[in-house]
Amino acid sequence: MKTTRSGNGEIVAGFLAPHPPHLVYAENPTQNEPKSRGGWEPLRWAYENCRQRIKELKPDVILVHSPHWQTVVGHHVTATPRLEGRSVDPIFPHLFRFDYGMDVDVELAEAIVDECKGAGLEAKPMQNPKFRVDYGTIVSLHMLNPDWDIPVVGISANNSPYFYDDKIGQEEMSQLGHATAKAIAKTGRRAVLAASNTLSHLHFPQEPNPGLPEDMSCEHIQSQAQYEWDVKIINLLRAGKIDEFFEVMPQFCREAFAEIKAGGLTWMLEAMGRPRYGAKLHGYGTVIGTGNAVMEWLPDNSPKSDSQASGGQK
Ligand code: 2X7
Ligand code: FE2
Repeated sequence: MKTTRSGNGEIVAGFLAPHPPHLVYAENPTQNEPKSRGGWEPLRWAYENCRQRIKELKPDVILVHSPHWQTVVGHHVTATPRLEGRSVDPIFPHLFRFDYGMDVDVELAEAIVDECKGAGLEAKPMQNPKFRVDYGTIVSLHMLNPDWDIPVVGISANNSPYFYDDKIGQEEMSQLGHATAKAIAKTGRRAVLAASNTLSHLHFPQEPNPGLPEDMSCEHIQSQAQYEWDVKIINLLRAGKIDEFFEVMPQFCREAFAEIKAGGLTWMLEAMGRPRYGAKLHGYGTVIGTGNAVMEWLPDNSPKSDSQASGGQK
């Protein structure tokens, strides 16, 4: 698949795209070895809407920032033309053993690395064709585009800064977002961004029904406090109250163990210029007790479908 430059570079949409492997397991794609009876439909239906939107937008590339590709020194970016192999979830290997194949937009990846370095960030192109892609990257990409017919760029979660200080870590993710936006503009790509993150992230220590992981009678939020945090965060994002969101984010991360701490959502929102328009919530659901929202940010300059043109954004 050839990577393309289809015009003036722009971010045409952003998605909060959670990656519990359960979602792919429940879809039963040919690439995943374990098979299921379904499950977690509300989240999977939410992803169906996103797929539809992505088809309409015809992007050149999908970029994903995953907390399960952890790099201690610097921000790494996939930069080899084709990545293929088998990815196994280390915690849920009985749910996710996935044979992936993805084309990478190397020119854009290298431009991101250059922009990062220009901004004083440590960054590296990941050029090993045998590199094992993490399940976070794969689940978000598969749920957004199961046809795998759009090139991708994967960005690691450089976790070292926030081992020491939350603030510095998120500031780095902001810079990473700005560098990404500049690279998209310079390379002329129509880009979709995906922040691969769960919201509240405390999960059950054991599967409630090990004989049937997709037993939906066992699925619920791990605690009421987590649920209330998720609702608060989702409502701030739906209302476009971005400054308030960033103000409460550290407390949310501490109290609900939120996975956005890894930086994906900060990266995406900063790349999109801290959007003050409301995000669209496609769906919320729990997976093994964690809170997951599928949300969409559509900049004003993106073509809108009829429902959105008539005010469906919230
Ligand atoms: O990685 C995950 C996650 N973020 C949430 C729920 C369950 C499993 O894996
Ligand atoms: Fe995760």
